Amino acid sequence: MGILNVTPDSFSDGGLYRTADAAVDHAFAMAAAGADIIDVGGESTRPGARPVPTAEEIGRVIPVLSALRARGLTVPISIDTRKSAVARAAFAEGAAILNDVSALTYDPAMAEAAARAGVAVILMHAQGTPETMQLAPAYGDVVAEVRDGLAARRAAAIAAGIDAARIALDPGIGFGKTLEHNLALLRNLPALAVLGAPLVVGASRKRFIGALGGPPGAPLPDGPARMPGSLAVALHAARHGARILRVHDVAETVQALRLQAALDDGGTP
Ligand code: YH5
Repeated sequence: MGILNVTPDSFSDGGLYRTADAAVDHAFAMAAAGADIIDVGGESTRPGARPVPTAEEIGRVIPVLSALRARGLTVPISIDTRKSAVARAAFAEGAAILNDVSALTYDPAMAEAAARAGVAVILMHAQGTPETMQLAPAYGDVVAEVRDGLAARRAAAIAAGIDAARIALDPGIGFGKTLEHNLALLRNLPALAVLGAPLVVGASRKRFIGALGGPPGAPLPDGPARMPGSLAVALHAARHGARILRVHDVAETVQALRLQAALDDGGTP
């Protein structure tokens, strides 16, 4: 899954037409590099990020979805949003997957919107909201609590009419987790796979990679400097059961996965 950020801070320029145009080019480049899903998001959910008004989020993502369709992108699109109005507009523009970092808890109308549209759904675990989640993340047993939290959200989604076979689960790396929590989850992915749903892992370029990838006390800066560490985590996650990897660097990740597969069994990932 290739990440397509359509937030103003992800482009230095800002003009709407140029932003949409650059985003469309980037989506095609990721598809050509081997992405099986393009994840389009217009709301930054980084730690400390402020909520984006619904109309603004729609104004960011819909022109991009519309242009992707007009230019004939064939890989499925997921919409990364917590808001049902954004999701509905995205489904109408052809998005086939809902990626909700709140696991349908932020907007009470979201579950029904997804059920009615018949889309696949990614339910991600988070402790707290993006604004406050990194202030003091705390768990007794992080792996058990994330597993049970995901099981509960999966049951709620099924109760709302979402097809059980179309639900994927995600431990939410960095969403209300310390570095140690992130490592515990990544070391115990098989404990999360017992839920029977495909697992999604999104670790690409996140803070813990910067913290661990540089010398002690000198974290790597945000951005492409974190690509090599992100590849290491992607290979680990794939080897331990992740079915979908949400990444910035699609070509590099696909290449690394191909080598891992060849070394393992001569197959292709
Ligand atoms: C995810 O894990 N993450 S948005 C901070 C960074 C770098 C990247 C400090 N949406 C996930 O990508 N959806 C996001 O550097 C997601 N799983 C799913 N399913 C945060 C993000 C990021 C944050």
